[in-house]
Amino acid sequence: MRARIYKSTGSWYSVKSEEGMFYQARIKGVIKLDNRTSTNPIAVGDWVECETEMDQPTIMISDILDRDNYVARRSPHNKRQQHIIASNLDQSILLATLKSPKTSQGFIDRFLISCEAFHIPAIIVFNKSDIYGDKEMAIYEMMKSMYETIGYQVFLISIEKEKGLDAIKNLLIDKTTLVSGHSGVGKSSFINYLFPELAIDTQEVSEWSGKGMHTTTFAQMYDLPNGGSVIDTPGMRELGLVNLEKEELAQYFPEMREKMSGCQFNNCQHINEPGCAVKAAVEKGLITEARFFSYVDLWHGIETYKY
Ligand SMILES: Nc1nc2c(ncn2[C@@H]2O[C@H](COP(=O)(O)OP(=O)(O)O)[C@@H](O)[C@H]2O)c(=O)[nH]1
Ligand SMILES: [Mg+2]
Ligand SMILES: [Zn+2]
Repeated sequence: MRARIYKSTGSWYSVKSEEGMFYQARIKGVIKLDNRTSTNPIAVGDWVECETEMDQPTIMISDILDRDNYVARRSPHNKRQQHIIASNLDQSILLATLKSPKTSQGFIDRFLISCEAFHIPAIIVFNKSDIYGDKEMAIYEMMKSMYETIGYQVFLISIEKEKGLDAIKNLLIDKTTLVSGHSGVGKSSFINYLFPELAIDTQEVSEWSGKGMHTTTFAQMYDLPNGGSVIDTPGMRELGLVNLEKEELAQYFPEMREKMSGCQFNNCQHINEPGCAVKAAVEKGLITEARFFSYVDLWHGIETYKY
């Protein structure tokens, strides 16, 4: 029987069969784990093959189907291993805010680059429009134009005032969507809006700034009433730039990717090299300076050891 993983707590998995039935499942014996560099063999979103056991209410996972894609972060326990957060995604929504709290452009760019590296289309959704003044609206318009020019969809919503949400609901139909964003942007509020019966706790902005919020929570997938599903990742701040090499970073900036074939050196890193087509495009205003600065920051931050 083929089924999809909806929740994983480490040893138990909540799976949904193709017929739409939910089961509690365990991994059967030792599934081939060779060549695995991840701390978890199975993640939310995985498709698996299951066997029922005679007279048992639970079922056994006997095989994992190949993943179309996945998102991972570096394992906190072992830097050479990754923890797979979710798989088989059609798209990923970044919830961001321009006030209370403010999402930095660096954070947004890291998210976009992770999505590019994991081959997942990214959508940026700015929440809390109800508290934006002229200043925030000007920043929003600037960000919208900057990101739309390089191919990302950008939306403005207020979950509290239920503004702009129909467009987001339409994006979700028949897709598997990962929802992420740092604390306080309204992830829980968004999940509650989509699935009011879950009644997930939302937190006052003043509460989450404190320490002690690092509790491990598990990703979970929920089905939408009109088709499609949403994966919530409570406790996850950002996607990781796992196994990323300095040399490949520019590929994950769509606007740089487009220009870099014009660089004089084919191994150009677009930092100090002569004849760099990327830097020329920045000078001509064809690539936004702010995005180029994000690139330079990230490039310097990538550790060079190999896995
Ligand atoms: N003004 C305003 N506040 C919101 C909006 N959406 C969520 N919030 C508030 O922002 C705070 C953090 O929301 P929460 O959903 O817990 O964020 P999370 O940390 O991303 O899960 C809560 O106090 C919410 O009530 C919105 O659209 N407008
Ligand atoms: Mg929350
Ligand atoms: Zn270059």
